[in-house]
Amino acid sequence: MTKKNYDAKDIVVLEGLDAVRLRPGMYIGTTGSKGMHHILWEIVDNAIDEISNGFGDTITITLNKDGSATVEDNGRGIPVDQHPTLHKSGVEVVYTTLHAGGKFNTENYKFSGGLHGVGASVTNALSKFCNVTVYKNGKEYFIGFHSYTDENGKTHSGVPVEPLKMVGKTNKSGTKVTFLPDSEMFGNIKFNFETICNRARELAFLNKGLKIALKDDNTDREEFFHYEGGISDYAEYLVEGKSKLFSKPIYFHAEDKNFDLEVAIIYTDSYTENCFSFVNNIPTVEGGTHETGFKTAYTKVLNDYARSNNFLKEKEANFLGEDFREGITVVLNVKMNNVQFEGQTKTKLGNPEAKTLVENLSAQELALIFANKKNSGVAEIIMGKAKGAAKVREAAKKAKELTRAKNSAENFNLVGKLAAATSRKSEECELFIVEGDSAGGSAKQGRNRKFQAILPLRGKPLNAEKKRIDQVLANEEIRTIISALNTGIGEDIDLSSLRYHKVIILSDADQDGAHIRAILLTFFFRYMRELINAGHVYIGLPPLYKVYKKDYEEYVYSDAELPDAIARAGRGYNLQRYKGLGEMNPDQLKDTTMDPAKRNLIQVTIEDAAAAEKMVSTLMGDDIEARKRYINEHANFDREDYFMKNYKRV
Ligand code: 0RA
Repeated sequence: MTKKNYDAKDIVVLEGLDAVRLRPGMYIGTTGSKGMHHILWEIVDNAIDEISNGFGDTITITLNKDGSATVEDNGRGIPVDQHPTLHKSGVEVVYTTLHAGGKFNTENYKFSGGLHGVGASVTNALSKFCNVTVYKNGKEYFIGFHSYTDENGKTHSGVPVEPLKMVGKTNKSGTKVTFLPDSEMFGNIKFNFETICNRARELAFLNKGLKIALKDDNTDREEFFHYEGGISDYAEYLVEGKSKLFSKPIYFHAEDKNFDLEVAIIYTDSYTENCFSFVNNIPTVEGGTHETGFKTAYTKVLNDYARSNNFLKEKEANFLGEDFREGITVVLNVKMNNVQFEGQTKTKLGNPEAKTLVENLSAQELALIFANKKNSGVAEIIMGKAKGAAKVREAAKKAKELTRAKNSAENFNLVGKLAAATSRKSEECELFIVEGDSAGGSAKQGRNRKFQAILPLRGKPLNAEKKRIDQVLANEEIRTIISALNTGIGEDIDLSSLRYHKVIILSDADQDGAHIRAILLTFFFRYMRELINAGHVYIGLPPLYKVYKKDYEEYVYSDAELPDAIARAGRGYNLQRYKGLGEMNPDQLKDTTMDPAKRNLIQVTIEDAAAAEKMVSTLMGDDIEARKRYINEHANFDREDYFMKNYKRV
């Protein structure tokens, strides 16, 4: 299948480079941090393609002191021979021509990763410099590219400084690329070691055997990722700290012509369902046809098993798919050609053939697995879990109906604490969920009643991570939130009936406040994730200090900003520290935290679903040791680190 002798003429040339700088969004989405990391992943993806096709096994990523990054692999090395019609080396073609690369020639690579598949030339176009070394045929070759602005003010990007030249001998094989993202495109954004670690780890899980070494020369931090167990190891990693119901993940790998499927399944004693699916190494956060195909097969095979092994009596109805997925963590890894992405964030697989293929391959493999007597213990555990889930399902259905019955008397009582907004235009309306009755009272007085609603929370709401849906729905605070938002929850959520387009969590700037915020975010994450994904959830940042003197006052929102504020105030200043929202009078609360013209909001986003899942389950779950370890190793929910780093301030 993979043709081994590949040279420069095989590279398909489609289009010039110029477009990239003019419309970077088309190629890398944004010129923010995400886009800057994207141009790193374009290079890494190329190296992974080479390795997945059997050439080499190791990628080394180094963050250099000058802000550049180096990616080295030990594959065959990019072709160095002359392209027959372009009269340039293969390397130069790859780095200067959009859509150039062996990967567009399906004969050379079976599948290839990369979000847009635009390749290394995009990285080159958006870099100040890009130096490529190829080790091949016992020789070392070098070519450098740079971007510069000429005397007429025109910018030229990714221009070779000299043609490729042989610079020495070597016994190595592979490709090494060092590039400096152009600050004209990305400002002064820096590579984030933790972001890179998370993605590198994911890539190592998704590509069994692949070795990725990371090094940050600024801090001397190093990491190494290598998983012989691939996605089975991934599933284990994702449930770390939770109680597993059986020890080894269920795993299968199946292929059809030009289609590759791998699935790992594990269960914990939790009640949530987690499916992490990937296509060509790209997380399909919104799911799609491959997930649907898998779920259909899983439900069918397990219902068949339940029937033929007497877990369902003759007159009992089949289990629902969700019954079999209570407490499940699935990693679904598909490699295929001609992928079509759809959905709001283009992370939903659309290819109809993927449903059929995944469904058929999964049904076949799962039937074999469950027919094997060695697995009857695992099957029994899954059947037990499904039985429990089906029983609670009926109870939960009743509770759910209640939360959707807008006009019922019971519901009217629930929203009694809510000071609703008068405007009927949901797009302009905001719901503040406020910690404590006293702050709630100030907020009610300080609000603009036309578009701002206040819901005070008394005490701590219930931690949704530790409870089953029927218990979550029995909690009054939570039911009040659901009723006020008016969308329903879980799979039935309907954002078109959302009553408040901004949902703003307002809690004190202390540990308790952080805990309440974490509990609320956990609830939204588990039961109303679409609300977060669609950008409706915000954190309100109350000020930590007021620096003031006669005729001068300034509110300060983080410790980091305090010294500058004190300097601005000058000698003879006073400092007030706010311990809680309740210490502010209605006017102050309005001015600092509620007035859209002056307040600071942080929009909650989920950039990395697996990392978010791990954070929520570890921080909010049962395993105290795991939680302590996580908090030591990572940031916590406190605004100074977690929110500032991972959430966008708006
Ligand atoms: C096509 C053919 C050959 C190598 C590559 C692509 C290649 C590309 C990249 C990008 C990063 N690292 C890479 N390593 C290899 C090999 C052609 C031959 O057999 O000589």
